[in-house]
Amino acid sequence: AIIPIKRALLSVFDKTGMADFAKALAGLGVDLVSTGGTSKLIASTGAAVRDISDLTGFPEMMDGRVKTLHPKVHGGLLSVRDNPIHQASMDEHQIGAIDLVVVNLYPFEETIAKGASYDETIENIDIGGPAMIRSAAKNHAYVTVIVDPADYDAVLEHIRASGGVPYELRQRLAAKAYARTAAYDSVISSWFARTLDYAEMPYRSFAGRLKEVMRYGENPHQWAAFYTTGEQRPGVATARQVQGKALSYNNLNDTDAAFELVSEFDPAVPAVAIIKHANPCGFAIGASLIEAYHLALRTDPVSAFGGIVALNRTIDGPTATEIVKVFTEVIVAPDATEEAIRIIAAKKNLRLLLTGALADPKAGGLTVKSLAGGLLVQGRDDRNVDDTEFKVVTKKQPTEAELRDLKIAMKVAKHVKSNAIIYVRDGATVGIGAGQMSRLDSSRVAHRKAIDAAEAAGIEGALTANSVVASDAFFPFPDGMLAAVEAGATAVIQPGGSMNDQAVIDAADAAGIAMIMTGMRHFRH
Ligand code: 93A
Repeated sequence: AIIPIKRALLSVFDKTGMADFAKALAGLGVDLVSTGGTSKLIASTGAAVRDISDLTGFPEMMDGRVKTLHPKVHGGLLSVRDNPIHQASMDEHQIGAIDLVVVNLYPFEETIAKGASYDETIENIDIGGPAMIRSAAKNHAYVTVIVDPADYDAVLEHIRASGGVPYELRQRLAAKAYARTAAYDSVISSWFARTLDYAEMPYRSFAGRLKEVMRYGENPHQWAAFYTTGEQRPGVATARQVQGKALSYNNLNDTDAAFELVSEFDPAVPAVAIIKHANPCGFAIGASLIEAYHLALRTDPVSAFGGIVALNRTIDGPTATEIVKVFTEVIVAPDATEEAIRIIAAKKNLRLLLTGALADPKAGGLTVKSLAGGLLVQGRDDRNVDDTEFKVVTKKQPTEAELRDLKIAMKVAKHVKSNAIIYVRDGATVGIGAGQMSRLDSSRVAHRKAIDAAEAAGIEGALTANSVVASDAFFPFPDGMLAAVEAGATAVIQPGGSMNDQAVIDAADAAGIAMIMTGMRHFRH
């Protein structure tokens, strides 16, 4: 049934669209009641509005902490209209029904984003607003609740047409209202957990805020949505999309993988990663971005088709010109020059995401994975082994050049699905073996691809000749390591820790190569 909207309570922090909306309501004969700032704005439009203190008989007090927390508000929101006992209470205490509540909350998310002090953050926890939203939403059988200015027009149209809002819309708005208060509280609890560094608390409060419902998930028959955690860290969730189609579930997943990888590398040295199916199919540092891009592309030009390109510094025009020559789904970088933006604009569907800065590879946080009936939550892989912890276990020491490449290879391995085997030469990947069930296969897959890539680049043999190799986890047997030697690796980096370490070391010595053990595994599944 349509409940005629006679009285509305308006209390919004974000005043977008409020002046027009309130004026239209007043024009439709709705009695408007409002809090301090909102009421002033409405009055300035010439619409008739009453202050909340008029209704409650109490002034707004304690710096606004107590404005709407009153039985005349909550009784008016919660009463069951056709319940005679509720009606009697309303008569006895002179409580008038409120039919429409329009509230949006103190900007807690924005307050933490700007790095406000503890006290200011606490002051921005809205209490009265969520209370009204929850009261109104519970009583959606009678009351309409709006938490998003985007819903003003639809509600107005209904009131214009019929004097009220249909039940189905009231119900949907109630669901949206609880989604908002739930997300709001979860951001508050995550902030507390982070601020107080309660190690056991983040996983109690990782629920996010709905950012976007996507057209579909990993496959077209799966629904999908994108949530933000409220953490203000540079990356895909907070990036600005300059152009291109909407990002799909897979795009977002791949773009995140790409950007997290390049963020491992100091922007003093240009670095570029190309990602396909969440795995790098090429990575390189270079004297310039354009050089890094060409080297990254050389690793596996076939797989790069339809890939995601991430850069660790402002993308420039010449680099953009090269990237758009290859069919690319997404480009992500901290920033872009005007020229690069212009060049990319010629490819209408290509998405350009600008993050403002690199991600912090040391930032903690959570990774979440689902399994049937549960969730697996863990801390991010936020560490890299310090060079001082490197142990050279072979007779042969790595050269300076090998050492530099070994470090790069291990950082890339950290971002490749296990089993990961990464060959690097002169700052560029020359072979990537990802996601194989056996480490030996990863060594071989990378080698075989390096032969194809060499052929495509017009080079004799395999790209992996005279390379170094990283393994994300220990070699359980010498075979995987020896396959890398056969591919052309002259130095190896791996965590070690296998029962067979000694056999692997002996085999390395026999092959005359250098090997480093780090003691730190980087599984990624
Ligand atoms: O400090 S509060 O938690 N106490 C309240 O009683 C209360 N009532 C509404 N904050 C309260 N509000 C919030 O005030 C609303 O959620 C809204 O965000 C804001 C609107 O204030 P104004 O109309 O003065 O701009």
